[in-house]
Amino acid sequence: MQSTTGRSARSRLLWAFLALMVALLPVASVQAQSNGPYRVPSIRAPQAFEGANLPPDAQPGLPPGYVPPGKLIVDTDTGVDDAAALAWLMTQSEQVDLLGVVTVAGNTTVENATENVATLLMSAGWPLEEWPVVLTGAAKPQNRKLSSTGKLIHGTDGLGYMRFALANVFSNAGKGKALKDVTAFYCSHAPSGPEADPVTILALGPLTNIAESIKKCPNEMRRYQYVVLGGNRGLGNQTPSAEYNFWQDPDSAQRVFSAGIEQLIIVPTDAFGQFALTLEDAYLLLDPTQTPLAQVIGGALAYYIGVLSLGDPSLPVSVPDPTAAMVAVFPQYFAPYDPYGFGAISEGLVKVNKGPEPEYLRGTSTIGIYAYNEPLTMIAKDKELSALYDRLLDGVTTAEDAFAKVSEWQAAVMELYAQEGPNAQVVLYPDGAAMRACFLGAFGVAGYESACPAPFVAEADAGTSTSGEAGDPSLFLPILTVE
Ligand SMILES: [Ca+2]
Repeated sequence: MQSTTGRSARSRLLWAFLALMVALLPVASVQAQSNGPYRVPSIRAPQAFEGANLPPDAQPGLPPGYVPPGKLIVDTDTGVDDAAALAWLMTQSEQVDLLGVVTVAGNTTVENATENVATLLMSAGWPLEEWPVVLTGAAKPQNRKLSSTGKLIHGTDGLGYMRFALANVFSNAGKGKALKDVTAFYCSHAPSGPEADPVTILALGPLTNIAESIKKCPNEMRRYQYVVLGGNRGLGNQTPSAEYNFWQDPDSAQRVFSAGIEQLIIVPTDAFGQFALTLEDAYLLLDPTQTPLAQVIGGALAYYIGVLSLGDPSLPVSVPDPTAAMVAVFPQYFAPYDPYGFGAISEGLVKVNKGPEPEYLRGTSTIGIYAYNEPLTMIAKDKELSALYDRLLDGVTTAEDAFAKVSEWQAAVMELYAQEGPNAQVVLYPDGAAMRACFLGAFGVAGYESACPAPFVAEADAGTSTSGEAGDPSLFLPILTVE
């Protein structure tokens, strides 16, 4: 296993880096105030979901038709929270078969995003022959320049300065391995038909690559199941009314939601705001006894959380991307589906405002929940709705007569819903506390070891392997031998 000198050298390196980072915090904090720390909203526990009236193909707790991965492709603008999501997924190898990691510009440049993926795979000690396919995708959003506003919270390397700090630590084994033809990759990896194993695309960044591929092979792209991090019902996190991924490339987001995809789960700000970590949590991952992968993630998170919490060690800060990863793999555990629409996942209609003007409304999304009758005004114009209400209610003078019209109104609403049905299953209230425990537990933090659910696929191997803890020291990279 790990050598003592290697471990202490590594730990010195990481702690030196952390000290440097903390020293820089006051400067960063002042700049961070323009965005402000993203505070965690109050957490609503999921309602009980066991009950009758489940759609025929739904298993209790699972969104109808969704099969947890299995085969997974991650599309990522690998910033700090993307890296945390990827690293968590790498610890779930019993459950997840990582087919590919496709990068996209967003939190950082696409070149940084790809190098950050390689850094994670190397720090986990995955030998090259076991790497998923890594592809470098779109360098900028459709129709817009890449915004630089991710630099402060993700660092100029996109990894909270961890990749820069470790530049001379990792070998260059993974350099230059990334492929380029993202569209061909997506078009050729879709399940061949309903009988084939499902393949899930977990989209953690702007939807540029996916929208481009939909243009090229719409039928194939409709055969994937998707979990998309983006959008907002409540507050945005880039502007008061827009979430970052949709804001960065609203044209691509709107294309994806109007592509006729049947199986699409969306994890908006309202949901990912429930999963939060503190600077103290990041320090637990940075502990010298943790794996190299955990320490890289801990260092990156310490920077990210440090900036957003203004250095407050116990202030919880929302870390978006792992929420989508954990919902994708264990929705029945973290975000159980409720057929009555009051649970953690509900049928919804998602529309994205492409703009371009006014710029402050760029990328705003409207997410209507069918169980709450919200899509009604998203589907029908006021002219049509006013005519309906006039027809039903003109001449009515008593509450009793008006009440008698409600079923007629409901029938009219159902006709409108037949014109435009759900295009997403919306995660509303995931269990943030359970996700935090599973996140820390996946990296072996003491006290949380058993906090992740058992794999959904029952026939998985009984062995419990956590990335970076494999027994063969030859799999480890030079991080362990630096002096
Ligand atoms: Ca992301």
